[in-house]
Amino acid sequence: MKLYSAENTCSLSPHIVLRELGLGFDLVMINNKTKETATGEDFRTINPKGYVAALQLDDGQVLTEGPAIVQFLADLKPDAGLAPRAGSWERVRLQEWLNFITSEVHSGSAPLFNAWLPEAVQSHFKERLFHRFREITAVLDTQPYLLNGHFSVADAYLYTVLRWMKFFAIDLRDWPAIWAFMERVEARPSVQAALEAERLAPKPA
Ligand SMILES: N[C@@H](CCC(=O)N[C@@H](CS)C(=O)NCC(=O)O)C(=O)O
Repeated sequence: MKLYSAENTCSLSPHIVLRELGLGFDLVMINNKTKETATGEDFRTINPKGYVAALQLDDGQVLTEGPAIVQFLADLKPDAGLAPRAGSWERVRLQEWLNFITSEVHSGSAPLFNAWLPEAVQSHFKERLFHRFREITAVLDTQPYLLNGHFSVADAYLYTVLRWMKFFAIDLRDWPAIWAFMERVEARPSVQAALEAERLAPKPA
């Protein structure tokens, strides 16, 4: 398998999951501006959507969309417990989280990468995010991970998108349960290894 990834993006989430599962894979870093891979390939020939993450299987098929990729990977090794069994009620709860993270936190924070956004518009998006943080806090106040006591693919994804907050001058220490979650996830060997492989700074703030 090949994972196409770019620095400081959502592709860190499947990258962490691949390492959690101990699956063999090649990491192909791309320049998300030029869409060139490290070996000079045009990434758009792999994923015409032009965005990471993309997972190329050994038979050549390419899977895109982070929430689909991490579920596919988790199901390759169900005993690792990164996703509840497909078809179970708990699996639907996982999908509920993945959808929340992708639409509310990932897409909800994406506009803030545009530095030219007027202050009032930035505040609007930040307020929406803070509302989502309150919902996340309500859960993480009582349990260490989103689903229950176990780390799942949803935690890898949430950690990945919350790392971006430092770019928007949002200090996660203002949400102690979220901050503790970030430290808990970041301490995992899989996360440390993924950060090192992508040459990313280790601290979320
Ligand atoms: N719907 C996609 C969105 C992926 C996405 O937003 N990728 C960003 C990085 S986090 C990207 O590569 N953007 C570059 C571009 O759109 O050109 C998913 O959930 O996987």
